[in-house]
Amino acid sequence: MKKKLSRRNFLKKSTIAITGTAIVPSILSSGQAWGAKKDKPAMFCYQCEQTMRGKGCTKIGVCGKTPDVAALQDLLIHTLKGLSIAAVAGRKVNISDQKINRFTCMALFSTLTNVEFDPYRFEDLLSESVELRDSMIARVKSAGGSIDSTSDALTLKLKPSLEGLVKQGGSYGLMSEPDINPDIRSLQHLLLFGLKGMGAYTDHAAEHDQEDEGNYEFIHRGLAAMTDKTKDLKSLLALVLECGEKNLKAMELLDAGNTGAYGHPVPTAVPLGSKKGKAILVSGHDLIDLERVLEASKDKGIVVYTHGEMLPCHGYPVLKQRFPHFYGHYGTAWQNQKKEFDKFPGAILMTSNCIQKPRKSYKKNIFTTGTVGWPGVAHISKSNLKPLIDKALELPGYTKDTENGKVLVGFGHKAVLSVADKIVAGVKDKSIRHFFLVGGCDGVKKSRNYYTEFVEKTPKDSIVLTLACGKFKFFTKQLGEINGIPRLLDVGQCNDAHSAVQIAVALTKAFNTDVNGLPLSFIISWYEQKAVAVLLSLLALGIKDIRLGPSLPAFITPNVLDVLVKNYNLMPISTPDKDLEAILG
Ligand code: SF4
Ligand code: SF3
Repeated sequence: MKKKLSRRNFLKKSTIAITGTAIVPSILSSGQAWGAKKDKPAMFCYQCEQTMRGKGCTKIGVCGKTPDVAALQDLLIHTLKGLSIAAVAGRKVNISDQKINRFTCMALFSTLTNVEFDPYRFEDLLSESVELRDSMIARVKSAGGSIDSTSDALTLKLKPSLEGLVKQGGSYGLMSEPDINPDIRSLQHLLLFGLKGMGAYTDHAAEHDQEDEGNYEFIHRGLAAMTDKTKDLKSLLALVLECGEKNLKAMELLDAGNTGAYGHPVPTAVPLGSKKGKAILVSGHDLIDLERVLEASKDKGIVVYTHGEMLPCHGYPVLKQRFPHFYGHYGTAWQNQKKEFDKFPGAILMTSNCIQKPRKSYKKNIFTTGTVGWPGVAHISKSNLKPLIDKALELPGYTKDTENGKVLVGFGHKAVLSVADKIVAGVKDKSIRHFFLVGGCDGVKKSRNYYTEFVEKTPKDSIVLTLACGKFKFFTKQLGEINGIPRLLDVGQCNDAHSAVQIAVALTKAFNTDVNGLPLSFIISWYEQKAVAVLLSLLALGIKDIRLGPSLPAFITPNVLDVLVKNYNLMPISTPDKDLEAILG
């Protein structure tokens, strides 16, 4: 397909791209998808924990995703399956293309919950996906290979307009094959959402040039498998577990990228107050973007703060040493961003999930970069942050210093394992009775208070390891210390789940047992698809008795759940008291 100059590509030629209501009001203001028919739901999505009524979003996403964007995402996933079939065939004739590998992950990432809401962005991604697919098909043929698939994903031609693409996407929704066995569909979707999470981690790692051909091969094989009608429950379950295993490698690569560039995190007290001066707030998960902001804002009287999942970045020694204006942390988890961003007196950059519909009050102060986007919000290039800096200089910033206490971060695997002897001695002399990993996503539901209460109720002779944005339910709690080790250890972002695995593996060696023999329990909160990938990784490691909440995924059928319960004793959270009693006996 000939590359057309879409609105976003056109705007990419300038520093900032703004798309949205001003350009095509009908897409964004109407709640009704172009492709929707009267008797048919406008969309269907159930990939995240906050899905409508625990079943599926059918009119508009609880997250704000419109039916049009949902249809474009469904179409993109379908074209990625076609691209993947071609990539699988390419590998059989020794062709693996880095551009295709990276594109597949970036495109998967863009369909994650709370990442890309801009329909024009999907128009660009769709064109590129089909172009890459067709170029790979041609290369396979000229290398003497063949493609053994009759899937429509391999031959589909894109409609020429955004409106046409939305209509076209209506045929490729998650429920577009009504006659499929529900358990097969459940496993296909578990695999798809796991691959989305893995794609996101792989995309973050690739920014550091940390890549693994085996992982790319798996992502393509996994996506291609969803078009293969001969795949039965057993083979799909094997792919689901392989996704967890391969995701461990993806997280390891990301850890190597982050620690290679910025050093291993060290325990660091992070101020929650403010410093007089112009201000920039960086949210999301991308450390390289944070470094770019710090570089572009230095010596300009600007103070840089982290928000949400960027909090653990304060533990990276290289960032702290190089940038004295990298000061403190502002705010909590993604679901509170509207009221928090509303009060921030400077410019804001979203580097990845989780963006929420911005209020008018700060819409002109917020920028997106990379895979994340919102219609009408300025999307800036990673290599030119001038609009962000100019906005920070234009806005008032903080007029005085304020104190608001500090929190401790920086307990990655190196820092925790540097006190391994104390930990082992503590377990042996019974001053440490148990470890809890209370990690995962935060979210809106009141039932997530379980995690706050759980941490508050953990006994004084236990240690709580935490990671990801779920920690904001309890990150300022003063739990005290055991033998000089803080009882609450912040391991990092959701992207740092590898660190938690490393800690668990080191403990198994120290105690000469397997992970299920350790005094360690996993209390997981999930929301989006990175968390699905991490959960699959924990299962792939053979970890049993994981407690998952606040609700179980809508895409898991009772039969699939039964398999997970029988093999891993995966269970829903109940109440903190009951769960603590069951764990501690
Ligand atoms: Fe609904 Fe979640 Fe899908 Fe958004 S991502 S449409 S909230 S299920
Ligand atoms: Fe959070 Fe979105 Fe999952 Fe990174 S920022 S953990 S939800």
